[in-house]
Amino acid sequence: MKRGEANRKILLKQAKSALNKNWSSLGKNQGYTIPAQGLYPFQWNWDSGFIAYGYSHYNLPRAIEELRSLFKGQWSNGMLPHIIFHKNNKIDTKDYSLGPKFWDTKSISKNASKKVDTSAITQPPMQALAVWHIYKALLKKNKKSAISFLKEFYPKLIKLHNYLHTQRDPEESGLITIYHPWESGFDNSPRWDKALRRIKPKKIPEYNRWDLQHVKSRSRPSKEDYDRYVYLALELKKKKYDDKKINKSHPFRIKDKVFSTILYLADIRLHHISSEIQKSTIKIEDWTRRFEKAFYRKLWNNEDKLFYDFDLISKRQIKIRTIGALMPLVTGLLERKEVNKMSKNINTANFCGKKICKINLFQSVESKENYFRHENYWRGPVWLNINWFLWRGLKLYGMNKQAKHLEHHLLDLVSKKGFYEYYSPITGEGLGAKNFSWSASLVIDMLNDKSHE
Ligand code: 2M8
Repeated sequence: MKRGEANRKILLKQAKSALNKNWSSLGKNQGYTIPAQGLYPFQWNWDSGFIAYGYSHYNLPRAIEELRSLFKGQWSNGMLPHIIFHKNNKIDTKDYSLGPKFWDTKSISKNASKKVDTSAITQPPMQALAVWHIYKALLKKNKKSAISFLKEFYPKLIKLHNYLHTQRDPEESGLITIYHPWESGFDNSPRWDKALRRIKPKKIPEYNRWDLQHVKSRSRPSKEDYDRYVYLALELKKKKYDDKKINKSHPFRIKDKVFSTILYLADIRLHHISSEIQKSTIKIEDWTRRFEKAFYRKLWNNEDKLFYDFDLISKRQIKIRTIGALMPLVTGLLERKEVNKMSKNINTANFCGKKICKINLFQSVESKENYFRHENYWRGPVWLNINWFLWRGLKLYGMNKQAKHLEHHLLDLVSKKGFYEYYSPITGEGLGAKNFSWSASLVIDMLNDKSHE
């Protein structure tokens, strides 16, 4: 066996063991995967989509169970919450902030899940991608059970996508509105700074910074940001989590390019799923057409050759240079000549600028920006889920050399440092939570990619 191959085998074993450690059993083969011990003790929405990708390569029943557990939290209007507070004896929900008591969903909204406590906001919809990925793996084993798996998840997915395309896009623009930075998954990204600074929070009840018991404050959102997170959650609660009211007057409403891009990718998978089980695809075609028309017109910035979010309140693009600005690349909708225009930006060294970066991966924010902080969460560090997406995007455009480069550096980083939540691009140090599920899971997916040779 060649040395490279042996190293890949060792890494695969380590990644599986890291992921398995985060399994949280609910008995009788039921359970879910926490993002990490301590800091994130429940089930998170988009994390579980990434996590299901990893399991699908070695434990299909668990990949399916991960999604089943997540959908237990789905609301009757289709909304899939960003956190599912499963009842697990080992964790005391009253310690976590903002926990189930704060959201109080069952008494506030008739739509809330009756089965389990949840938050009242959502996250980027990775589920149809995961379902389609699992289906392809099941198909290699048994066509009948693969189809019945699709039939089980189709109604849940269609309900979720329908919610997003109606309640989160009442204008039928093809782009999705988020109500809270937590919905983006890029929590304290500078993408949200301007919109957040507009908000002057009044009367916030005392809340506990649970996160600071686990991670150094310089790697987490500031108090200024957190006050606004709590304030925005309270505003949503005041409106009884009612989308109609929220869409009229909530102080944070942004068309999120990453969320919308992921929904587009998910719609494409939902279209495949529907065709496979002979369901109508008309509505889905309408949804994908809307995005195809809108994303370039509304989000592309020709001067900077990047995609930006759109603030519905200031009615302006949010011109902030982050990794999210490259995300629409993964749709494959851009023509080659447009990708060429972006090529200066699709370059890890360019993102790093003059600073000497230890790692050659896409960092969340360009170093030259004054809002760049190399150790602070979504304000500079390298995140593996976004690099995984861009790795797929590069391959889609036949940019194999760049994709290989990215893969090589990503695998090298985790071999040396382990599966951290994020990494400083300057020092290479692993930061945030240790043994982080989606980092392990997406490495498993990368290592199983047949095109690596
Ligand atoms: C982070 O977000 C949570 C709140 O949802 C937090 O900071 O407490 C984000 O990185 C988010 O994208 C992720 O889903 C979550 C769990 O890994 O952690």
